[in-house]
This record gives sequence, structure tokens and C-alpha cells, in this order.
Amino acid sequence: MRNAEVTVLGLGAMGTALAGAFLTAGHRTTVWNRTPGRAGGLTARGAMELPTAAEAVRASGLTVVCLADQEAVRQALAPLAEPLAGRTLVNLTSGSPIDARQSAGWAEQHGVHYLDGVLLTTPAGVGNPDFLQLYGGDRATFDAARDTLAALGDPVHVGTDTALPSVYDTALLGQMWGTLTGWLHGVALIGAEGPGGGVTATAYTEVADRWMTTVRAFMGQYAPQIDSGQYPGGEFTLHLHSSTMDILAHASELRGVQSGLPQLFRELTGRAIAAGHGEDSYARLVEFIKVGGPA
Ligand code: FVH
Repeated sequence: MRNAEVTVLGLGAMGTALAGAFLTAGHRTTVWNRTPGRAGGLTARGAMELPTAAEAVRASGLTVVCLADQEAVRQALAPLAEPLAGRTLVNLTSGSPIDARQSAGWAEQHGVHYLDGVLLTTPAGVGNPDFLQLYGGDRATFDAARDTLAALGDPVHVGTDTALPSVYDTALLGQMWGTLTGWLHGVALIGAEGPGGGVTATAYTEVADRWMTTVRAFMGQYAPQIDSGQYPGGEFTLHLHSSTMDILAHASELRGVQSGLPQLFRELTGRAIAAGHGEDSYARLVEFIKVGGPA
């Protein structure tokens, strides 16, 4: 839907990028910022800056709020219940699942259609469909806003629970840190002096990037095992994982690499094998990661 009306509350680094992406997509964009004077580049591109948040909200059917934190959102939204009533509010401010539920409760109380969302990118990536943006809330509300939100990237509805995007955000960041730490361990290991060492990070990463295809294949194979609770080990059992982990630990020790990862891998796998699951797949370890899993 071209030339839709959209309002952006907050012109920090992220809010400015959001408003810019809406303008690039051809949407009539209204902006407001607590401190005036932040909209110069945007008004030069056709954005309308209004002096109060209430006037800005009234200018569009869809408002996106992206402020420093959820306390700022609460402060900014408090006087906006009446102008927001019947309109759609999308909250792209970082926060906890509890924050999301509280904002959704406030919105419902005042007849505001609400979506909570996360943008898994920095301002530079806003508008790039390769970067994830996840939304939680009423599906019809999402469908109505989807074409406008598509200006920011590729919007994905993860469910009607408004707390979901926040949990996805932190889970995916945890996956990113785990993957990057494993990659850094590999860079340090193969870059260290010694037989087969001294390889540059760039050279190693050309191979490591191709290896991620295999890692993704394992994720796709293990997800249904986790959902079913059945973990057939097939050709790669925890016993085999364990023996190859010993090689990683030994090589890391010899080369002075100290990420703590070999110890973590061996501790987790050791618990599962001690509990009798040595013939199971690596996915069995989820039972030892989950809250309340076997100690
Ligand atoms: N920047 C990033 O890379 C990350 C990417 C992922 C998402 N985060 C989250 O996005 C939210 C905004 O982040 P930001 O980088 O745009 O933040 P700032 O540049 O510091 O701008 C903050 C804006 O918030 C306004 N503000 C602060 N307090 C209030 C308040 N009480 N009432 C109204 N507005 C408020 C501030 O206004 P001003 O100081 O200019 O008057 C800015 O517009 C954030 O949740 C990140 O975690 C960014």
C-alpha cells in the first residue's frame, strides 16, 4: 500500500532510520521527538514534524514508537490514550516480555490496536529485507499494517502473544553469541602457531561459512526430534560427539585457546551420557538445558 500514513514517535538513531525508510517507500510520514530539532533531514525529504505527540498520532492510522526504553514509552504514551484509540500502535522499543504484556494491556484498556515488535538490526540495516523484524499481537492488526511495515524490511508475525518478539529477540541473540563464540574459538585454534596452524581468520572463515550449511541441516533435523521427544542418534551419537570433543579440548589446551567451550560441551554431554543417553543424538542435550531438566 503506497502513500500510507504513518507516524514515528522518537527520532533517535533507530527512529530516524525508521522514518527515513517509510519516506523511501513513499509513505506520508509524520514525526515527533521529545527534543525538537531532530527532524531536519527527514522534513527535507517530505516528513511532517509536529510539535506534540498527540498531534503526530492523530495524523496517521499507524504509529510506530521507538524510544530509549520502556519507561520512556510509558511516559510518552500516558497522555496519548485518547488520540491513539481506534488506531494502531507498533512498539519497536527494546524491552522485556513483561514490558510487552504491560503495554499490550494498556493498549487494550484504551481501545488501541497493539503490536509489539523487534528489529534484529542496527539503524544501518533498516529497510533491508535480509534483516529480521518480528511482530507479536493480533493477526488482523498485523495484516493491516504489514504493507507499511514492509518498508522496514521483511515483517514476520511470530504469534498473537505480544511477549513473543522479545523472547525471540533474546533467544536469537543468544544463538548469535553462541555461534560467534564458537567461530572465535575456531579462529583462535587454527590461527595459533603449531602443526596446521597460523591460518588467517579470513581464510578460516571461507571454510567455516560453508560449514554453516551442515550446522543448519543439523538444526533442521533436530527440531522435530525435540518436539517429539525422540532423539535417535543415527550416525552421530553423543558417544561420538564426546570423543571428538576430547580432541577439541586437547587441541585447545595444546594451543592455549581458552574460550571455556570444550569444558562446557563435555560437561553437558557427560551428564547426558551418564544418564544413559550415549546412543542418542545431540538434540537430547536440550533436556539437560531446559529448566527443571535432569541435573
Ligand atoms: N541503535 C541500535 O543499533 C539498536 C538496534 C536494535 C534496537 N535498539 C533499540 O531501539 C530503541 C531506540 O534506540 P536508539 O538507538 O534510537 O536510541 P537513542 O538514539 O538513544 O534515542 C532515544 C530516543 O528516545 C527518546 N526518549 C528518551 N526518553 C524519552 C522520554 N521520556 N519521552 C520521550 N522520548 C524519550 C529520545 O528523545 P530525545 O532525548 O531526543 O528528546 C530519543 O528520540 C531502544 O529501545 C534500543 O534498545 C536500537
